[in-house]
Amino acid sequence: MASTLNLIGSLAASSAALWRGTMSRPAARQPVKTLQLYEMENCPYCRLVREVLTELEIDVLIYPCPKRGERFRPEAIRLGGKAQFPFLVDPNTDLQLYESADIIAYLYTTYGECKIPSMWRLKLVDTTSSMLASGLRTTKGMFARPSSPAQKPLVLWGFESSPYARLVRERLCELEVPYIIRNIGKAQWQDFALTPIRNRLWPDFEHLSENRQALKAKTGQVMAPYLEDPNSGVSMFESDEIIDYLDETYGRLT
Ligand SMILES: N[C@@H](CCC(=O)N[C@@H](CS)C(=O)NCC(=O)O)C(=O)O
Repeated sequence: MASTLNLIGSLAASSAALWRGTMSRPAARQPVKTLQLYEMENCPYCRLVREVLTELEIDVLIYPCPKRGERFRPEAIRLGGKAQFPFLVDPNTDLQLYESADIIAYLYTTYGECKIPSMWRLKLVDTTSSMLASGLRTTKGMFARPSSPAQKPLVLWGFESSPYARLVRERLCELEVPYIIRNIGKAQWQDFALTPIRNRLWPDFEHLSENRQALKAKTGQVMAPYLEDPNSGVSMFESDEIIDYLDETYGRLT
């Protein structure tokens, strides 16, 4: 029951955020080295940046910096000088950037190699809707909980507006577990079909998105979220099971 309500809340948050971060159109140029984002899951400004990363199908290494977090917050402050999130580090250009609007402009011009789409110029609409989405998630994905460190970053296949993937990201943030997002936003109308239906109707369906192709080659299907933990060799679909796994593996009782 609690998890159903949580999912409905997550669905409401995606609707409040106007389902940005659903569609993907690969960036003209993909970063050679993975971008790094210091952020908080439920920060409205961080959400806007993650939405753009889905839209450009750019993978990103997330360093969760929840409030009261002690694992990556000090590193973000050491690198950038202040505790403000989102904070982007691009090892390809040696650039470090605060301010969501500047980060979004940077991503579009550097990797999209295009002007910022007009929807991203409606800053009041974007920010207000993202704040509403954050409000609907209350304190989820906001505060650190006791945890053990992960030696290597986990890998999460998903896309920003996925209500299921959000539940997993919230827990990863609270546990301060670093992870790489492999963005699998939707690129074709068939991508909107539920996975079992798509598998049945079009078993040989070829995804346009490279990340979707890679996930299908790996698992035989495309569904979000899919978690891989290189520390244990465990990998799994299903948000409920992933969250249980994260709690058991990285959660620490006080
Ligand atoms: N104008 C900035 C605002 C960023 C901002 O206010 N972020 C908040 C989180 S939503 C923050 O960093 N708070 C400091 C903290 O949580 O310690 C942007 O668009 O990036």
